[in-house]
Amino acid sequence: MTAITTRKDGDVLVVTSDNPPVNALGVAVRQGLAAAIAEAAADPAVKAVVIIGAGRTFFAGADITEFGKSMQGPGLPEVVDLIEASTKPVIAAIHGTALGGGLEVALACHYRVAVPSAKLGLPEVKLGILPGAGGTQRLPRVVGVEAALPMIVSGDPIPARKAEAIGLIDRIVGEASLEADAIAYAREVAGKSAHPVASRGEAKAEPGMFDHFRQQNARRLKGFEAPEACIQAVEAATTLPFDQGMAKERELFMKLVTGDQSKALRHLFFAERAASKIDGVTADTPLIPIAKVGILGAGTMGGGIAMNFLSAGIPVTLLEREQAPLDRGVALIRKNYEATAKKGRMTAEQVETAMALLTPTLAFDDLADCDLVIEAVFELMAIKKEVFARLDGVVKQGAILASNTSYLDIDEIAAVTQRPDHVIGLHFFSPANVMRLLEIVRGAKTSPSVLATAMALSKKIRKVAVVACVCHGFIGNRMLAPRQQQGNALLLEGARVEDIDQVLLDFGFPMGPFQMSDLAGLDIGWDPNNSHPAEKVQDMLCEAGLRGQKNGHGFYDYDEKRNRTPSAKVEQMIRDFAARKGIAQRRIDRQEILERLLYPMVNEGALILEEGKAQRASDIDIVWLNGYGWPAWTGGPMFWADTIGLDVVVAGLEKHAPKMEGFRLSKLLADKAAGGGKLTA
Ligand code: 3H9
Repeated sequence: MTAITTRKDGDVLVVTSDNPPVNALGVAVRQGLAAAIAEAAADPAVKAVVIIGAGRTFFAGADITEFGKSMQGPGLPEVVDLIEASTKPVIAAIHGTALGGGLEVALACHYRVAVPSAKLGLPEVKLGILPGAGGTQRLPRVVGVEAALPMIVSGDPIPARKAEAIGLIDRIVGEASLEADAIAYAREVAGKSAHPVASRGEAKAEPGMFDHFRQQNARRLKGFEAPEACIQAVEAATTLPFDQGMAKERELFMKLVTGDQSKALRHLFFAERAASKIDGVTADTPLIPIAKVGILGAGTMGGGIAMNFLSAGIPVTLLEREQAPLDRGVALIRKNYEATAKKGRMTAEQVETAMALLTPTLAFDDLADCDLVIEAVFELMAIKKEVFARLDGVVKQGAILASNTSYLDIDEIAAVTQRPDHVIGLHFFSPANVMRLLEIVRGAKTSPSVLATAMALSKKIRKVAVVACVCHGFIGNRMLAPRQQQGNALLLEGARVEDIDQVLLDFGFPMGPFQMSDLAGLDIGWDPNNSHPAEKVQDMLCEAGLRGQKNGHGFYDYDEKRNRTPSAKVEQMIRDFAARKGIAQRRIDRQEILERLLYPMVNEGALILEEGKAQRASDIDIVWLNGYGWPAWTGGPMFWADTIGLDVVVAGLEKHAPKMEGFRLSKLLADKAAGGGKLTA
């Protein structure tokens, strides 16, 4: 089948692109579009051209799978120029999404009509590149710099109505009559003596506008290369003639598209999509309808989990043991929603709609008719078992029982029920209403239907889900453990708290390991009744009354605004602690800190892979990116290791191994390094 077909509707040539699933502008589409424009030019009976997408969308952009390969002609910039140069007016008829190269095609058209549900955007920046087919030069000329700049730099699409308001869309047409309305519009404009040509417009900017924009967005854009290139390209549209602006765009595009950041971000684009594919679960696996969710535990975690479902319009029954914590939990949910409403991201009605879906209860039996019950009770195996045995007796057959455990063995929990095939781990990350990650933990007996249902549900509540198998800490926390262990070891060997944190901040994490400990609270897992001398620095700090941010003193001292300053007292305490343990202190450079914090994580990831606890290396990247703030522009721990070279990682691990207690090199990692392979290939 050819991607592009043409047909004549009277004097209008209708050019239809049919390249499922998203009408990406691959070589066949580009060739077809060029041929269609030539066909229109050659046929005197044709007075106007309509370009429209078949299936679910207009063009969703360039074909990302072609990047990094040798591109077959014609290139998109050429095709776009051909469209714009057509003497017969070309009308883009937009439904679904006009994204990236898709919007660039539309911008080259003389007119644009769209259905109300359409979305338009230039998301290239999210792939570490910039619009490379004239988007940075045409969009500011069509809608003005003020509207174009945030669209190009954020990459977020806008709805059709907004596009109409800023002049990007000429007319909103009927949701169900796009083609007919576009043809009618084409006839309306065909007789005009001149048609708008985007490249001939002018883009004007107030002095200082670009610097102001840079300053305003500095924090959000930190670490990424593409946003700055986007700004420079739009700036060029305001200072250079179109052709020179295009040359600037091309130069910036080529530099980005061949760079490491863009490779990493493209990897993540495909990684996110791959993550939803589950081994042994086919697309036709029947889903279990989830009309009502039960949640055990109305604490911060349970409440946060509940909000996901309420926001998605799914009723929640929230169970606590006593009235006071139940009331507190409900009040916290409301407070969180109201805070969101205050920021303008929710209306007062939406808050009430969500709250109306919540049924707080003290009666265990109220969970009976739930289709899915998630427990978020105390993290202790004995308690989990007791809860699951009870749930199994109360909750209707066929319903899914899920644990939010972050470490424990799902199989052991499932074994106390009569329905181990309907037991699963759903590990949310705190704050659960905000963090995008969901680890779906697959037990040995979890059924394909239950897995497929959990995955489908994760999309409904707008999470990025990754499947992990049973092991201590699953993917995320299991990899966190060696990092924390090395952080502590480095402290005792002489590295300072703030130096260790700074290395990870500079790498691109939002927070260093000790800032994270202070935020979480140093007393997590600390036993105040333990009479033995503290084994770990953190326990020693707890014994001295330091609890982290919550009491103003932890690894750092905090002021009322939670600004941290290094603590000389803690530094001395750590020195004394090391002396008591007979550990000699030395100067440790930044490179060693980086290697000892991050290489063991790569190794743990490789162990997880070789043990089959994760389905693919890219899933591990998705976990660390969405759950722990690993910087996106490096592609995640596995892709980063591939980028710097697995041989380099292994050599580093071998060098540091004598200092890393209990270290075991992954065979998979060693083999791949020796064979010149990659973890993510
Ligand atoms: C660009 O345009 C550069 C130009 O400026 C310059 C060039 C010179 N290419 O997301 P889904 C696949 S850069 C290839 O699950 P949804 C995707 O991998 C591009 N493949 O569907 C998946 O495959 P599979 C700028 C693509 O309904 C399948 O399609 N454009 C592309 O949830 C379904 O995708 C973008 O960045 C592509 N461009 O969401 C837009 N797009 O089934 C990227 C998708 O094998 N795309 N696939 O896993 C999207 O944002 C979403 O796919 C979209 C649909 C919103 C369109």
